Amino acid sequence: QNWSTMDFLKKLRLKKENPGTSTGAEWQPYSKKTIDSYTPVDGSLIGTVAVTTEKEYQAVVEKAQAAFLAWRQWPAPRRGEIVRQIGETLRKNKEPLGRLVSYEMGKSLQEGWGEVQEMIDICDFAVGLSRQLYGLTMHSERAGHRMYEQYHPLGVVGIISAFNFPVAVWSWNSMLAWVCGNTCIWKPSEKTPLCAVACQQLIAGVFKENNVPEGVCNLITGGREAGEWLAQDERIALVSATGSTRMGKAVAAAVASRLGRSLLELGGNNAIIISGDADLDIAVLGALFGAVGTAGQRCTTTRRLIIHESVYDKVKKKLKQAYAQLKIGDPLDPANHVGPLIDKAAVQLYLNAIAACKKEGGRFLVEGGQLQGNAYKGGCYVQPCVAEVQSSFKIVQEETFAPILYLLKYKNLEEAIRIQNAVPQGLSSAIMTLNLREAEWFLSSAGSDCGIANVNIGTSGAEIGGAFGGEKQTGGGRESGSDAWKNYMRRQTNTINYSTTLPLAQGIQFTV
Ligand code: UN1
Repeated sequence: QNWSTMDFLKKLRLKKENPGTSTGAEWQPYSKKTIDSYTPVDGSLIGTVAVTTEKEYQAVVEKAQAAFLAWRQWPAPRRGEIVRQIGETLRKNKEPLGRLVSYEMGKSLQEGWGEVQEMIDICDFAVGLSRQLYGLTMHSERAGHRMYEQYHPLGVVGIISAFNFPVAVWSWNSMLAWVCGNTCIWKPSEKTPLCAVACQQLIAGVFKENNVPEGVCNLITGGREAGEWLAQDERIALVSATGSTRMGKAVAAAVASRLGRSLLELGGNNAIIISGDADLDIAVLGALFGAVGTAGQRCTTTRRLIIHESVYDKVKKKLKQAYAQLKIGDPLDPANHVGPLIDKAAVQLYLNAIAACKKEGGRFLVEGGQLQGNAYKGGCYVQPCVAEVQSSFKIVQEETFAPILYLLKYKNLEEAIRIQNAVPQGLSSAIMTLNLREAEWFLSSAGSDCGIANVNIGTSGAEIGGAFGGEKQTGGGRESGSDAWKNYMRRQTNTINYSTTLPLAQGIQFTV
């Protein structure tokens, strides 16, 4: 593609060289140190983004702190009105922004638009929430006393986001954090900086038009170092981080050592159990989308199928047919189902995993490999593959961010659930069954140990209305819907004495 013909970049006011540090409407000038953003679509350079310097970072945090003092006093519904307008801006720009997500990250165009739709949905959710930041009231044990709890904003929230959902996961965090009264500093993945610059430019106008102070909505760009600044900085009340378990452990340790708060959304190793009582058409469709959608680069991607022995061969046959029909190629072409991996390093990890799987005894039902040729310029396209494995294989315990699906066989549900839970990660899980007993067992306390457990739906594509996140090495955090907003607020318990005496709690007597 030729840069000058790519209208969506112009519509998003992106240039070949872009500043990368902003406190809202104000941007730091373009500096020498830059990140190059290459599209995995064909390997070409889309543009560059200036890296935030430490000095600029310090200035951003100071602005964010100062802005918090004003922003926290805005009534929450008024903050919600700002988020409503952000939602409107995103609606108007869904076409070019979704296209950019697809072009810079490599997911299919439909998924790029779907991701922007998720942003719009969370805006709507946050607007409603801005009038529902409820606390409880309690009955005091003392006469003439009232007790209640209320939620206050935390302060400055740092958001570290991953390349695979370059805009949606930031929006889950920031829209909630804003209606709750916090100011945000976003550190996007260095693999998708243009998506972040585009979002910041789109929404900064809304803040400005509404006279919101500079520093409520901040952007910093850079690699690991910028993430470390946030994690180590006492002034950052909450660090919300999405990415690998390795990254999350480093962030968690740094934040914990200063007794800050962290919200972690890390790796998954998600399985679908396909029961002997499953609707196999639904099961295979759910498995296929879960395994190859976003080229296997969702944290909710289906990585394991645990199949009852009675339907194992049938499922194998259906999968083989389904994989044979997959169209791999340019994600901007709506005819394609699967785009490229994010970069060549990811291709290498995919190839390593296949080799490791073979070495451990895995048998490939659908062979993998890097795709070559004119339609696969840039070297990031791979063949989604399927292997028959044992749960004990080391590689099956790991999350490989690529479209590799492992098949496992089971005899009874207890065994299936044991296999499903026998990995270090605990994000998403599903059972395909029409049998009520099996479904309820899977959802019970003796069932799936994941943060998400579905029946007759695959592991990916969670709606924004539920709390999103998982257990064990997934990090334990919950974002997005339900009461995840409480992560962005501090709880205060208040007791008010309106009597004429001071009765002490627990009946204690004291005289002065
Ligand atoms: C992620 O991969 O980090 O459930 C988020 C899903 C999407 C979000 C995935 N709604 O697949």
